[in-house]
Amino acid sequence: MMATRYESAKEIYASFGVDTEKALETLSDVKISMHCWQGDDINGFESNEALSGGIQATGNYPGKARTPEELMSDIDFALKLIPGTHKINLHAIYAITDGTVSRDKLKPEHFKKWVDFAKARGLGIDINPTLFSHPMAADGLTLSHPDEKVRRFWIDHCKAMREIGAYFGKELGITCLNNVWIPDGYKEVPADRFGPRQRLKESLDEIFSVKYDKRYLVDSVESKVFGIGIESYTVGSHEFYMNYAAKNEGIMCLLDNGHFHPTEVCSDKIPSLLLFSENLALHVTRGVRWDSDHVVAFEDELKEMAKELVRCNALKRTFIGLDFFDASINRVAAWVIGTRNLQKALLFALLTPFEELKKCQDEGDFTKMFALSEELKTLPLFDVWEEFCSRNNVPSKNEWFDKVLDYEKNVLSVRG
Ligand code: RNT
Ligand code: ZN
Repeated sequence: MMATRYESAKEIYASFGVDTEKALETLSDVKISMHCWQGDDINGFESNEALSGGIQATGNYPGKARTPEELMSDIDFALKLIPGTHKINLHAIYAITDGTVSRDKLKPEHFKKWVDFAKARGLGIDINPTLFSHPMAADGLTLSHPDEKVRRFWIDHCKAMREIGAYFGKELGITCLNNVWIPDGYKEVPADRFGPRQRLKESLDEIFSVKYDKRYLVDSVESKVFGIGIESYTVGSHEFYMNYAAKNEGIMCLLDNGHFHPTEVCSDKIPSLLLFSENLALHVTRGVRWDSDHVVAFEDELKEMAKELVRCNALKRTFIGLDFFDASINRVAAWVIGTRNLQKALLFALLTPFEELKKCQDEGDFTKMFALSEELKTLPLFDVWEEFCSRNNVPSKNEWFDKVLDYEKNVLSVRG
């Protein structure tokens, strides 16, 4: 009998010392946190307040989700086209309330429908307080605001969201990651760089002073180099948060790979952080010239980040989330493409003979290291990926795309 494509790929990889079965097994355990906000351009259900905080979803593709039911249905559909069982990543603005609940007063009950949704599908939930798109953040300052009252509001909001995160962890039996990102910064060169950071530190200290069982809730802080309208100074810079995380047991430094200078890469930061902290958190995105949050593509830096996670043996120590929002293409397709690309990059990394490559490096045999790395790039990854999809009962090749087109025709395009 003729060997299947997978069997033949398995042999090819074996000849490079790589066990495809082991790679497939490891990949099936990796949970990716799929961000709900790709589905509605980070609008949420609270109000139609314009997106603020220096981030932008551009495009006007029809079919964006307008209600919790629509968003859940879109997420559900996307997840059926993505191999494995994952997590969903929510923001505070996705609370389901009667519209009168202020962000500092949010309670677990306002997320009960999300918990029911996740429970029925075996998903975990991660959470983010929303410190933008709100009148209290109108001047672009939140936890570092000079006005105590504004800081108080946002501190209380973050505390409320941590309580909700712990509720997710407990209800679902999957640890929830609470990630704090704030937009604070200045358009012009500031007169005081220290004060805002000191206020941010104090606000964070209060937020994290409440302790939760870490089986239920863990926390991360997300840095950024700049945002639109906040070009000269960002309070929550990388140095600020890296030090904050290092000094505060249990707080992770979250790397969003769109948040650095365009030629600065996150792959190189991963091993450095892993040496000093137990856990790491990521927002995987694609910046094109700036923090543009394009859909994750199967490109070199993505593969490089995946390689670091695999060769540092960090898959179990890392909270991997996605963060992109493209409103110019079918939003369900965006989720499927971006999530599958991240999984493909992980598979590519899992199919790499790192021991041999490391040996070349340590022995100074850079010719062989380069030759082998280049050969690996064209091995039959597709066939192993197809096997992964089929074992997980999700459509392969372009079949998923036809299903998205049907969904667009029957569901998305009939939305007003
Ligand atoms: C903004 C940060 C942040 C947001 C989401 C919506 O630059 O990347 O993570 O994208 O919280
Ligand atoms: Zn992010």
